[in-house]
Amino acid sequence: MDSNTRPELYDFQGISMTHYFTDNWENIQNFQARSDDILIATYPKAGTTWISYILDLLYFGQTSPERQTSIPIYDRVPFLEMTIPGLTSGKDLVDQLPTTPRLIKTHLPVQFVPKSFWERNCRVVYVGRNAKDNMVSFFHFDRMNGLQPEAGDWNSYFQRFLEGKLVFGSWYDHVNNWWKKKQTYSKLHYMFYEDLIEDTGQEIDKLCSFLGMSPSAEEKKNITSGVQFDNMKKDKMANYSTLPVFDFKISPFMRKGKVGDWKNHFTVTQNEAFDEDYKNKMKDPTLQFRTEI
Ligand code: PPS
Repeated sequence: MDSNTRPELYDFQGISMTHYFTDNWENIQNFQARSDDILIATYPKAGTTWISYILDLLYFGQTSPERQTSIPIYDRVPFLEMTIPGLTSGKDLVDQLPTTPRLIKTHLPVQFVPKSFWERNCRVVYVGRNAKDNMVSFFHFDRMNGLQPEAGDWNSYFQRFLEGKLVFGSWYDHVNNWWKKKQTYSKLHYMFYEDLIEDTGQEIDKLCSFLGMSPSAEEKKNITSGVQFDNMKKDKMANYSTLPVFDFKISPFMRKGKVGDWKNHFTVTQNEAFDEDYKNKMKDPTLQFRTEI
């Protein structure tokens, strides 16, 4: 996509956003959740697609296996706030979903989530990923995604991440505010990308107990192996290769799927500056991320 068409980042109620996520604001805020909806919430690039795929398999893998081979993940699990001219909005896609439950993706900071999700006491699955890898993944995504502001060079990206000047705002505020929400809202399951990498099966077990599901051992085994990175990377319905705004020649959507790739990007000086800044921003000792496993 021509770089001239890239959207500008702007301040929206204190959060950096682009118009693609705020154009339909009133409709999004008035979105009517159903009590059995499941909201998948993440800061961008924290493992949204992975957990979406897991949830889709858990709910529909047995009853409608054809979904997996015929409907791209972004249609099975619509992105609520996405509003691209000429395309059905995420909100309308959700409204048209024929499934029960409806699986709904959002990157919104917790304070922007439509209030009906809380009023109906919906289940929410949040996935957090350590800031260093999250930053690297977001950088490569912004390089290849024509719907995002220009990534610029790595040094300036690094700086903007620390300042929260990326779409959906500050990673630090996002993970912290969602973590705080968990203290008062019991139907929020907070997961970590690193745990999913380390032991996918165990994380699926915990997820199932949160959802009140008890799949057979065989089903769980199939899901666990089906959602491994190499399988999802080659699966056209999961790897976003069907979306023309992504330029896979620059970087694929399923890029590396690892913990610790930040070591290939951060300079020693950047790492020191990052760690110092991190200590000041991440004061809650109960919220711990792992940058290596
Ligand atoms: S988005 O655009 O916000 O919805 O992106 P999101 O899906 O949250 O994040 C994409 C990163 O998740 C990695 N990914 C996985 N890692 C391990 N295993 C599996 N199955 C998997 N599926 C997606 C994907 O590769 C992106 O991370 P990076 O580090 O860029 O590879």
